[in-house]
Amino acid sequence: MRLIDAQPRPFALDLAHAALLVIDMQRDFVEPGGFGESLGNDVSPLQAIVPTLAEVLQAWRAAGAWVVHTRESHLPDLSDCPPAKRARGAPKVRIGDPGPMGRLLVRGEPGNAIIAPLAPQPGEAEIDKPGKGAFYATDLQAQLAARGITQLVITGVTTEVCVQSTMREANDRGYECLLLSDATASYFPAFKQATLDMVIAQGGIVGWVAGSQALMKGLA
Ligand code: C5J
Repeated sequence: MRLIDAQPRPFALDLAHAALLVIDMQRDFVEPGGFGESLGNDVSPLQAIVPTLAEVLQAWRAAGAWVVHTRESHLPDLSDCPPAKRARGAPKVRIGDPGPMGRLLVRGEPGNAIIAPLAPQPGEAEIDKPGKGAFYATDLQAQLAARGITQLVITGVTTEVCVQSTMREANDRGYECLLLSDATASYFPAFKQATLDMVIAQGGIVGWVAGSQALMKGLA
């Protein structure tokens, strides 16, 4: 066990039964011209966490532990995209429409790829998910169970949407979740902060929060 300095109390990391979950660090959310920007968002807060997340990934891999990457994406025929999701809001372009990096949020398109500095390595899991939560309509739980994973260190974007949904889904399934505060980001800094606050409120009702330096100290 490695004790990680975290809130609301130290997190006892059991590396043999822990996975690093990197949520949706794909071009569609992080780069200009993608789905995120099409919704009117400034992508710079998401780009700002890339160096930190790359450092965490490197330390995690060096410690010999497993990594799971997710991508929010839909089948090319959009049969897994509920019409209510596609119709939401009033963007200029919608899921499945062509954009500068191919069809928005469609599996296999250039914009759907995980950004190069965080590219998955052989042996790491890649989960394509049609929803916000990474457990919905995926085999994530089966993959975690097959490896005996009981703890998730959670990173990625966006904090209050796919990260928080996944963390809550994981919490309900009995996983111990540690969210890395400087390796997650939102287009809305206030929503990010609110999510961090919610996770650790009431004695850690959804889990733990730590900075990446605290995790890396524990990994060293
Ligand atoms: C959103 C995500 N924000 N990955 N997706 O639509 O958080």
